[in-house]
Amino acid sequence: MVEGTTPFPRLRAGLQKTRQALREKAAALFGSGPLQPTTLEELEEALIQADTGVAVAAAMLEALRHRRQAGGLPDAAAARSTLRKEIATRLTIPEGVPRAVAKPWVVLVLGVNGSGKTTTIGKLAHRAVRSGEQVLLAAADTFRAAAIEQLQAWGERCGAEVIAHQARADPTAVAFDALHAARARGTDRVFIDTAGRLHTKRNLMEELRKMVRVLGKELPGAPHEVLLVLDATTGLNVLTQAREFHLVAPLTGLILTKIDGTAKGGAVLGIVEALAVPVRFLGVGEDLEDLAPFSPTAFAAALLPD
Ligand SMILES: Nc1nc2c(ncn2[C@@H]2O[C@H](COP(=O)(O)OP(=O)(O)OP(=O)(O)O)[C@@H](O)[C@H]2O)c(=O)[nH]1
Ligand SMILES: [Mg+2]
Repeated sequence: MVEGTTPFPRLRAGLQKTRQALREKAAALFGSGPLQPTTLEELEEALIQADTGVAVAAAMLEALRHRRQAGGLPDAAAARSTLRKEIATRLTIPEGVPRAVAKPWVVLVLGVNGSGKTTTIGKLAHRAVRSGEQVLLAAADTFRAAAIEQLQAWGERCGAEVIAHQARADPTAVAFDALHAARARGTDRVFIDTAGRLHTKRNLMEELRKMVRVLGKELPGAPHEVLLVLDATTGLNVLTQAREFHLVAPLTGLILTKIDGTAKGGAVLGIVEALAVPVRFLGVGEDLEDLAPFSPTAFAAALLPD
């Protein structure tokens, strides 16, 4: 890949608002002239407004100033290139020992109300089906009216079967049944949709803890992934909820949705810094295809193209 370009048009389109805001606030950074000291000051402010968090913005700027003092930042293009590397490094979380492949592979999807869980499951299921996997969706949001029908509609759109009980049924029982069905049918992947819950609701958080425990007893290693879906338009305010979810169900990955609707895309940096959990995907729209796999270098290139 040529540095500074991105082969991911969807990611690039999704980050349009954030990129635009950076361009407006730190215009000189996007030019081609020699670097002025004021350019870096503008940049620091622009990063803070993009919701990276003050500490992350300051740390990145320190790296740039260091480089400038060493004569390594002659012009704006060099500053962009250095910043891209800085961003990509900060977003790269070392992966632990990879988990053994399991069948079914169970993915639990969590988040507060309306963050985009069900839509994201539709998109993830679509990707999995398209790559030839057999997929089952578990309608474990038995709480919100019409949540089951919403998941069933996504199942139909992407060609995945849905295991559902009645409204108000025990969510853990639904997840448990889905696991059984998946094992009986040789299903590759199970996505469990859960009800939106505020991290402050103790009983609902306990319900999650129970679900994780029961899944692990039934199929050692399950859930193989616990994905937290965060609404990017909330910016860094999602940190408190993310930490609480992480305590109850240790997260393996993050998905930031609605990145297309916000200029606060810089929050990705602050969130990864605070949680040390990798971002797996970005939601960049409401359609089946509007999910961009996350790559630190592609993200940096989409934010700061040449
Ligand atoms: N623009 C945009 N909208 C999104 C994205 N992801 C989800 N949405 C919209 O956000 C709204 C809520 O999505 P849902 O998938 O129902 O959210 P949820 O977390 O399942 O909601 P609850 O189950 O009620 O907690 C819907 O209108 C989606 O179309 C995204 O990446 N971009
Ligand atoms: Mg939902």
